[in-house]
Amino acid sequence: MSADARQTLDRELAERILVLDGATGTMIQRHPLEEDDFRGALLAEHGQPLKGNNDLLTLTRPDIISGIHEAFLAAGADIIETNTFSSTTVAQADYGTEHLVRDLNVEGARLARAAADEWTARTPDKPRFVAGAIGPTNRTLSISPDVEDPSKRAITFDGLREAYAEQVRGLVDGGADLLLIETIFDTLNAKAAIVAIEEVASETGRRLPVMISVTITDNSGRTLSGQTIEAFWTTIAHARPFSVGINCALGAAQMRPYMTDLARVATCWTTCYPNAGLPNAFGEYDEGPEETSAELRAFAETGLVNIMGGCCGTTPDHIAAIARAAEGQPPRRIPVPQPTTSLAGLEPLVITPESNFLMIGERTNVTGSRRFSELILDDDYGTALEVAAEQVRNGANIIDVNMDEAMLDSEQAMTTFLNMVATEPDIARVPIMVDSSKWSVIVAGLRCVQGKPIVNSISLKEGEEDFLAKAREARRFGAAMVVMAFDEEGQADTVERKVSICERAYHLLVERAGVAPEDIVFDPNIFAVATGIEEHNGYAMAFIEATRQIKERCPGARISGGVSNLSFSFRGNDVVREAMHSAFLFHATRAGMDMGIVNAGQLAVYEGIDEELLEHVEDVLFDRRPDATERLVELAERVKGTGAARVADESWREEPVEKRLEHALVNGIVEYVEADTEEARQAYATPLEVIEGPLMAGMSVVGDLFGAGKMFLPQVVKSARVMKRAVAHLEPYMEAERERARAAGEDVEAQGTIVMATVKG
Ligand code: THG
Repeated sequence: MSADARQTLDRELAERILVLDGATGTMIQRHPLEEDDFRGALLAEHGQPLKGNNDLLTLTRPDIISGIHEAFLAAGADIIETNTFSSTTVAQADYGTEHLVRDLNVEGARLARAAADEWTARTPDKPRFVAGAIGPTNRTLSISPDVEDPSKRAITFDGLREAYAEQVRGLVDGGADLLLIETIFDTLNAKAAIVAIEEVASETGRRLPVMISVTITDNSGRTLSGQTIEAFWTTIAHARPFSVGINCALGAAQMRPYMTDLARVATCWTTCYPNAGLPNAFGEYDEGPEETSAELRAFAETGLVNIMGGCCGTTPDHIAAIARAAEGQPPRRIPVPQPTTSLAGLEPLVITPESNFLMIGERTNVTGSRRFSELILDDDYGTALEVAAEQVRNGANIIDVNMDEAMLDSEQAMTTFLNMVATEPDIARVPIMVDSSKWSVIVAGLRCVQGKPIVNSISLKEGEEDFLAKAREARRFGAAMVVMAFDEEGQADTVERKVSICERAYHLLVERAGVAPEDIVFDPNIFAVATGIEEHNGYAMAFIEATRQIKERCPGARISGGVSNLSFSFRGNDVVREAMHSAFLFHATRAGMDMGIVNAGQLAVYEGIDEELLEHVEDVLFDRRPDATERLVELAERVKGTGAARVADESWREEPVEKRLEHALVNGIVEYVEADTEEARQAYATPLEVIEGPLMAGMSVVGDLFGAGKMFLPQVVKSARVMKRAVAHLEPYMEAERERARAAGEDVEAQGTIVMATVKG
């Protein structure tokens, strides 16, 4: 059935724009429903209020749900969505109705199936399809529920994956044609759904086409958890979705720039189902069918969409108008996939053959940095994050994270650190390289990363089956992977072995594990030179020559290496080490090395290396004379010292206290906030004036930047953390102030009570 559905859909989509249905919630609100409608006989005795749990109506008022399907099909929808947006144990837990999840999904799919089949029979030239709706749930894997503890999460990746798997089984069994992961506000949640769908597919042998739809929250052009649309696409592309698109939060007009970006990069069909404009002051959607459909018509005319419909506030009238707008429009053509390596943090990182060398920050490694190691062992993750931030500030395009240390619970340390990184937009903006020699630690890392990371590393050390199993698991998470030139015989140290191992690994990965060549990063082993052991003299050259040959024989694959390994003989002498690294990279990049694990910010400019030092270094790298090592060791004694020290820009500390507080709020810096707040408290008449004055002024700058799309949510969360710290500092003084007023007989309770409510969830 579904293989047929896929073929039919692909054929239809090559010809015309298809129409998706509109909002279920808005339609349900048209019926004056009471608590009893939600309960039915099924839940008459249920101990919690159930009104508002719309998915329950599938079981308790199926007439209403079927009526909605009917109305949208009559309006011209080609694809209708099941009423299962919140039919997971995670979302149903709020109502104590987790036990109904299977029925909700099976029945939800059956109701839609019956309605669609009836219309297909009536209009055989216009077949109708059912998409099983999979919502984001009410928990998020990338944001902490507790501003005081950024490493905390309300749910685990596996917990969410299991909940999704249960939902997917029900939707498949109930007869859905497609699965639609929608209203994605956190791509890590979506990844859990993708992994779950893949699991159910291999378990049942039934593989449904997957539609994926993200929500761009506001003018920042980002998801709620901070990703840009292109980073989002890069992160989910491994699912080889049937379609990708944008829904909810915005009206069609506000979606245009993001649909434009998505349509350009997405190598599958695109969807767009906006809200009926932005909500008015009462939270109602009042954009009419003509307006919404006119915007969507313009999307169609400019080749942005293949499937369009409506989200919150859209009615059968909207869908009918959208169907008319779609009629006769040429469908968007899918762009030809480009052979680029694409990675993502909150932002995309695209590597083309023309790209410059990419730096992978090495310092967030407990075996590669004494400072980082001490901080992690001391449980000082906050300061350890600073090491990562510094690498990124110093130009790292990716950061390598390694927690392999005997004294650590490495899985836990990887999880805690990466969860914290996820809440620091200045770090999380770059992709993560998850580095461990233990596979379980790598998997723990993959469960925490929102974007598209790189696994570091896999190899043929334990044989082909182990290698392929790990590669397949990395692929399921959508990760690229570093492959070390290492096989059953050991590490490769000659050009021939490096090249032959990589070539063998390449064919296995591409032909047997379905890995895209562009997702393979070979590491042909950078070993230390100038060690005094003669066999080591050719190591630098062997890496460079192997790089050249691997690039030729393994098209699409990239080359990386741990650059600081090269200079282990000169530990403590950064001048010599930096010169060795820069000279090595100068030659290795010309041979095709794409990226390297380096101490970002500590690479000398090749042209700037002292002439004598460069000559001695290159004598070593190219094994140009028998006494090369001896001569470099000798010279090293004379040029001892440390590389250029770099200090962070602290000039803002010179500004007046108001400006300092603003800077701290905007940049989310907690370091000085207590001291600055105290200084302000002493300068102002009352602590309340500090809040209402400089602190609110700072938050208003944050608000303006957010509104203008120049800040996005994770940054604002950091601002909130700073604000909270400042207010906490003032609280005891405000309490004292109230005490004083009370003692003086002033009426301190006369300020009234404010009741503030937010929408649940
Ligand atoms: N290939 C791949 N991954 C790797 C390596 C590789 N990961 C780890 C390592 N090798 C690359 N990372 C580092 C990190 C730091 C150093 C070397 C390699 C280093 N650190 C200083 C030292 O030991 O002298 C630490 C000094 C300090 O404590 O500040 O040199 O090859 N795929």
